[in-house]
Parts: sequence; structure tokens; C-alpha cells
Amino acid sequence: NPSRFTLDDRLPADYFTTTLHADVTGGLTAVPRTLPPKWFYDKRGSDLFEQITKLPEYYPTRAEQEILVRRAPEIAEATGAATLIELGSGSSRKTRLLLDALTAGGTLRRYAPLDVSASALEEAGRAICADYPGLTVSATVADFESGIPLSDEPGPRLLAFLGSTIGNFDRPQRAAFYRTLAHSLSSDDMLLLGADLVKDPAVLVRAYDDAAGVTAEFDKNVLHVLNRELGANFVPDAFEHVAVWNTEQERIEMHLRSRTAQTVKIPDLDLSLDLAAGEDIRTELSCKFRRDSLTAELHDGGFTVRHWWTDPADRFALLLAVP
Ligand code: AVJ
Repeated sequence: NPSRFTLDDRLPADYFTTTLHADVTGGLTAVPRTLPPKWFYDKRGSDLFEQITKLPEYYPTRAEQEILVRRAPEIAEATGAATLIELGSGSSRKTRLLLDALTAGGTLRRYAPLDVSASALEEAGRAICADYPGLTVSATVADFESGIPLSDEPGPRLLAFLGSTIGNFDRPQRAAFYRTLAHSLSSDDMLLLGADLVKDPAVLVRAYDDAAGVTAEFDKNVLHVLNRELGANFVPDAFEHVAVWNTEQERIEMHLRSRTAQTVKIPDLDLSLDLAAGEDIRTELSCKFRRDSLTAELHDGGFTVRHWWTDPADRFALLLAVP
């Protein structure tokens, strides 16, 4: 029933080109050189990420699912949500656990996923529409880093930000993000946040540098994206995938390390990059959290944590907070 599914595109027509150009020019000329992780996720990158979530070393997806399986009824009970808003909707397995519990609770009327990928929203949205007959699906194509376009959704609303994607933001970015969220939500809305926890660095490094090399391919995929979208001539295998634990900042950092001294041309940006042997391009931050400091930073950002759940092995946390 197409009338229960809408897709609202809020991205400016030139969003991809403008943002990609600014991100790549800014990032690759900065010291240290960086590329934002959002450019990993073209079709191939999304497929590679899906493979990562099934790797024996990559525990976060399974750990979060374990918590959701067990706690979804409590989440439904605590929120009584009429609308489930999901940021960066991703895989629908976790979404369905929430939708099932909220449907069983009898309160849910609308599912509102937000993502930068119209095709991902289209595919997931239609499937969910088909499987949840009473549900209205209002999908929005948007970049939630620049604000959350909420409108006429029925409340109370539950805003879910799962998978520890929050870990991609550094501390100042998280502070700004919490403030944006707190500003967008009403007093009877709630935030459901998934966060990966600090643990043995060896376990963390393996999760981001797996034996089969899938994460290495995922990391290098950003170079394929730049080659295709900007006419660049990166040779992906001239870079080594490196995952390091930053003890001070308690985060995994992924780097692409130039194996040799090399020059890369990016014609669409009029850029020529001289990379030294061993020079790094930082491609992702994956911050890991502790209960006390995450509770405190959420509090500073306008949220009070009401529930904190972890998987039996204490690897991952799911929390419910109110603005
Ligand atoms: C999707 C951002 C949560 O940081 O664990 C997985 C992405 N990168 N392996 C993460 C990722 C390398 C993932 N997030």
C-alpha cells in the first residue's frame, strides 16, 4: 500500500558534489590528513559493512542485537512511543526488534527513518510497510549532522541512534549533536542510543583489522569512491589499512598508510597530493565509551539517562535518555 509510504528528499540537489568536494579538499590538505567516514558507504561500501557485521571479530552488531532482543519490551513500556524515528537507518534487523515490541505494546503508529541514501530508505521502507500493516512509514532523505528535520510526527517519539555510530564523532561533535537533538525533542520524547564500550585494546584492534581483510577492503573503498567521483588516481593497494587504539582518547582510529612516496592527482579538485612513505590518511574515528563519562556528556548536552543496559559480556551499552 503505497499511501502508507512517503519519501521526502530534504537534501539540496548538489548536496553530494558540494559536500564531497569540500570534505575531500579540506580533509586531504589538513594536517594530519583525514577523510570523513560517510564516504565509505556507496553500494560496495555498504555491502562490505554488512559483511563486517558478520565477522567473528566484529562483535558490536551482535552485542547490540542481544540487548535489543532482551530489552525491546522494556523499551516499548518505558517510551510508549507513537513514532519511532531512526537516524542512519542501516540494517532493518534491529529496527524490526523495536517495531515488533512497540507494535505489541499497541502505541506505535509511525516509523520515520532518516538517512542520506534515498535508495536505502526506499528499499527498507517499502519492506517494512509490507510487513507492518498498521504502520505509516515517513522516510526522509537528510544529513542529520546539519539538524534533524522533525515535523508533525505523533508523540511520544522515540529517536533511535544505534550501532555506536555516535562513536564516529569526536567530543566537540558529540556535544553539538546532543544539543541539536535535545533542541528537536519534546519532554515526553526519548533517545535510544547504542554505544560501544572501552575494553581490551587487542579485542578492539581485531574488530577493526580482521583476519579475512574485509575491514581493510572497506577502508580502501573510500579511495575507489574518490577515483570514481572525482577522477582521482589512487591505487588502493598502494595503501595499508591500519587500526590503532588511541589510549589517551579511548578510540580506534583507522588509517590508510601510504606504502611508498607517491603523488596522487585529483583532477576534479585541481589537487595534487604528495604523500611520503608511511604517511597516514585518517579515515575513521570509532570512540569507545564508559558509563560515567557518557552519562556525564549526555547530561551536559541536555539529556538524563534513565536506563542503561549492556549485553551479558559487557561489551556494548544501550541507553534510554530523556531531554
Ligand atoms: C558504523 C560507525 C558504528 O565504528 O564500528 C566498522 C563502522 N568501521 N568497521 C564502527 C566500522 C570499521 C562502525 N560504525
